Amino acid sequence: MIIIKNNNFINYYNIFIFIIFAIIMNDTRLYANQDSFEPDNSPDSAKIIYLQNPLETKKLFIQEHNFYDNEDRDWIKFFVKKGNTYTIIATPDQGMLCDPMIEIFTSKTDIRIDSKDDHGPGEEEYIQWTSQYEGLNYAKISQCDPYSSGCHFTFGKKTSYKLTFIKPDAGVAFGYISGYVQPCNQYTKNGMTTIKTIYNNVQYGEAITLPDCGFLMTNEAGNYLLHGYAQGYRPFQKNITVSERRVNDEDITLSRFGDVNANDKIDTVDVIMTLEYISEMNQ
Ligand SMILES: [Ca+2]
Ligand SMILES: [Ca+2]
Ligand SMILES: [Ca+2]
Repeated sequence: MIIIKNNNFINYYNIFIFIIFAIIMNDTRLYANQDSFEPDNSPDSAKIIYLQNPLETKKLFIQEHNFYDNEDRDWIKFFVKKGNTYTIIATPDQGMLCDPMIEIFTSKTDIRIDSKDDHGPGEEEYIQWTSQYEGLNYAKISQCDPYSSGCHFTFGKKTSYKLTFIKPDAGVAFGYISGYVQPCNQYTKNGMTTIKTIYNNVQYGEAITLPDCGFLMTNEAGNYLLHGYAQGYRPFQKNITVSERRVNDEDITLSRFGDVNANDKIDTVDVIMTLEYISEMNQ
């Protein structure tokens, strides 16, 4: 009898261990990898979202995010023109655990323009507003409003969602700026060059270089000063016109400080040219 009891104990023990293991494995599966825009839990680390043309088959600028842990908030930044209407849509992927809340902020980020959490888990959330501001604005997307009933704050798997930024009433009334930064090296590629469009001291667009030194951004139509910045190089500036519905090709050529003959080297030739220039100035 004792032997039988011990066998039963062993069986129950094995079943107990199996259940614990299954619970742990199940919990582990609830965790998800962080999305490719992380870290973005604060305005300082917000990533740019570009305008998506809803009529365009290539959905280049729709972003894929998730709420991978309970500290996860997804901040994005974008550029607006006063009087234009914009929409941000957060669309949960398959699964019922994603319940986005969208909040819109001015460039100061402590001034909230509007917020929306009208729909429940698994349902699309969108916010539409007519901008009273020019230039940079922010949005924070978080897992439902914790003060609203029905908000079951969860994280990990099945919390992924797509984020889309559009101009609903103006269709495709914006343009694209595309080009390459030269020279292409470790100091200029892969995010090391920042490209901005500015008008009347207000910034209306921004991009960074890709690994091949190319860049692509959307921008409201109009006239701008195109800037290119990379550490160790002179700031690049050029007047450009961005046309609606078109890709505006604009390459950016950077020259090093002291690189007088613009061959991306600072050598004796540059020193000689500088001395010649000074000599001419003093004649
Ligand atoms: Ca996230
Ligand atoms: Ca985040
Ligand atoms: Ca919601």
